[in-house]
Amino acid sequence: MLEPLEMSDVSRVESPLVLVPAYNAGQSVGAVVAQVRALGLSVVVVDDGSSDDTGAQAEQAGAIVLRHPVNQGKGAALQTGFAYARRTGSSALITMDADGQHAASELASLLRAYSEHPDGLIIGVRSFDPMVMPRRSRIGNRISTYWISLFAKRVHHDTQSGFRIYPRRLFSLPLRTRRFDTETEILLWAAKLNVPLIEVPISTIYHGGHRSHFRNWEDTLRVIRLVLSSPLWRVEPESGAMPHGMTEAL
Ligand SMILES: Nc1nc2c(ncn2[C@@H]2O[C@H](COP(=O)(O)OP(=O)(O)OP(=O)(O)O)[C@@H](O)[C@H]2O)c(=O)[nH]1
Ligand SMILES: [Mg+2]
Repeated sequence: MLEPLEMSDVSRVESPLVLVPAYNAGQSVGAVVAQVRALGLSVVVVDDGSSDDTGAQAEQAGAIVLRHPVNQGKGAALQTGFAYARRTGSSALITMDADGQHAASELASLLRAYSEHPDGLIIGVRSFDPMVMPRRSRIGNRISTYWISLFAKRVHHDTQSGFRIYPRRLFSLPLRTRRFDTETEILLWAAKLNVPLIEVPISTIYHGGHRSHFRNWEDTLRVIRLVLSSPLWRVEPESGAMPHGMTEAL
């Protein structure tokens, strides 16, 4: 049984919203939402054109559900949630996956880091231990973490983790991506904008019968194209801090 979060853990955090992008996650999303709700946090699930009962399961477990009529990708779903969080005035946003790979019980560690670094990007970092992470995921994660660190010019230990806390500045960026590349785009912008990076260890969870929506070639090529183009992205010179179009997106 999960206990409500200790308020001392989150003293400077005003009820952050939890955003869960979900696609055909009817089997797992209800439990994810219920566990987060049990901690006293609000949850928004973006049902991204699922053909199963993802939306109904999420709603039944106590989430606010936003729906895309057709599947648009994890990044597009995140951006629908980002727009919702901006409209409702959130100063920070927690993201979690819908497939049960992120433990709600570990939210307290991320929130503790956030209360110490409210302007930082907080990332839950998994271990790439062969005992817990399947080979295919391990290789992909190692390669992407190496290259993205190189282009971000700072050391990341897990660039593909979707268990994060974004400060408002990072969910107000005008982004160019819509799929699994969006989380990488945000890391690269965060580095350019000198947003502090705070990594917090989390468990590596792979369930039996695990099914990934990540399409090896297509999604990998998208990330490579994005990373290679990133040195050309410019931070707005006069503000010294914002990329083009950022103010329009606020
Ligand atoms: N909204 C939306 N969410 C998606 C889409 N594809 C995946 N997701 C969600 O994104 C999260 C991560 O997707 P996964 O397919 O598990 O990918 P992953 O966790 O990076 O890869 P694994 O390590 O293999 O699990 C899950 O919560 C999915 O429901 C999509 O097209 N739209
Ligand atoms: Mg997953």
